[in-house]
Amino acid sequence: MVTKEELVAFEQEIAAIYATGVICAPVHLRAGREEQLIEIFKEHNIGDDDYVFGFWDSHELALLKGVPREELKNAILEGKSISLCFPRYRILCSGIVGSLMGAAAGVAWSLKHEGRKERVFLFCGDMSSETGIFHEAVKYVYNFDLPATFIVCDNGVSVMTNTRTVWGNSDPWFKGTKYEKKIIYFKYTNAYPHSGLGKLIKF
Ligand SMILES: Cc1ncc(C[n+]2csc(CCOP(=O)(O)OP(=O)(O)O)c2C)c(N)n1
Repeated sequence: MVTKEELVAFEQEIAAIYATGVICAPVHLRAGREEQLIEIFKEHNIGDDDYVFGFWDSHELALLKGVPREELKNAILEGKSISLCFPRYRILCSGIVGSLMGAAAGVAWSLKHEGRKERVFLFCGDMSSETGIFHEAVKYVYNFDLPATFIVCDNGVSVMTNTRTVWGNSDPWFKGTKYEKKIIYFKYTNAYPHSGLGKLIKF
């Protein structure tokens, strides 16, 4: 299992490279949720056979899913940071808000109906979890008891907008509902800006 220190060091290395302007594409760095992510991977025993879906901020997920450090770094250098896809390691990510919840539910449906033991884990942000497609996917997965879990990493904001202010509620919509059975939720503070390094990088 990758350690917290290794996750932190990886993001620091990418940050330093990004600052030089050689990565001609967006990069979303994250720090402050390493322990929670490691704990979730350990507790749920997320392994090679399981499917992980993520979004624009998935460097840590790729490392935890077993993508070799250098392979991941090369993909980021090629500009693929926001849409990292390594089918061989069963991790698929997209830079589009709300784009993968339906796919995750579909894979889970297929796994169940083929009698397979693999599971689906989708990691997203707090604003993503307020979208209609997230609600629909969770409802479907819950109603048909499909092998999918949605992990909501709540950093309080959507880019720079306060998610709770937008929705007029201090809690996520699913708090206290039956759907929590299919959702893992935790809060963290991201030590990096939403995207990039908070300063203009010319490339
Ligand atoms: C369809 C679409 N609309 C807008 C964006 C721009 N965008 C990228 S990330 C993001 C905020 C998402 O917030 P949240 O789900 O809380 O993610 P996090 O803060 O963890 O990155 C937005 C609006 C996008 N990528 N896709």
